Amino acid sequence: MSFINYASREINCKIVYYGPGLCGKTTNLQYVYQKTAPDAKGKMISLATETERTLFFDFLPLALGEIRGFKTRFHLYTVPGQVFYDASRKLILKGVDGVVFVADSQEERMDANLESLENLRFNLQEQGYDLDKLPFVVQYNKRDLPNAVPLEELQKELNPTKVPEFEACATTGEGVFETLKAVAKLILIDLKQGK
Ligand SMILES: Nc1nc2c(ncn2[C@@H]2O[C@H](COP(=O)(O)OP(=O)(O)OP(=O)(O)O)[C@@H](O)[C@H]2O)c(=O)[nH]1
Ligand SMILES: [Mg+2]
Repeated sequence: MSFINYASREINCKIVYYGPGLCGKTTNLQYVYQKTAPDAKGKMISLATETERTLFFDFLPLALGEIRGFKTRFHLYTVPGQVFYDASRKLILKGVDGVVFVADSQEERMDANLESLENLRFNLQEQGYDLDKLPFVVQYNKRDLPNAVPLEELQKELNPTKVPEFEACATTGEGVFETLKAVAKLILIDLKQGK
């Protein structure tokens, strides 16, 4: 449900990064921000606790070129992953056009990944969205850590429907733009089909 403004010839799309606490959602946005040219980005806004946990959301507006004379802007949001911020997560999902699920590859975070994925599906459903019909990609983050679960296991548990998936290390930026480009592409395909 991208917002098309005919007067200013702009298309605005909202991408939400979802996932359990500390999986690396904010780090994804920080990397994108660092690597994007000044004229293509707005201010990154982060509402965080003193210990850098996302309190409400991070927000990063990006201008990614033109489509048939319309400027396309992608608004990247992260949700707070901590379980008790569910009301904020619901609010941030409103008007979403595409979702990135960021999984934490560490063995001890498997339950948290599964819980967060279920929470995503439920919160979307509550607002009339179906995760299986939305532009959706999965990122397996923290692949650099020694306790990372083998890729096949993550795929089986977290991506049974086989949406586009990417291995990443958000701190070094590996896989970060690949993930973003993939979800942006899916959104643009939907747009073309007039969804
Ligand atoms: N080793 C490693 N550390 C990472 C990676 N990505 C993020 N981190 C670290 O993990 C910690 C949490 O990252 P955040 O980006 O704040 O996590 P978040 O998902 O935004 O967490 P919440 O805001 O609480 O939901 C930070 O110390 C990051 O530096 C990664 O790929 N590898
Ligand atoms: Mg965060």
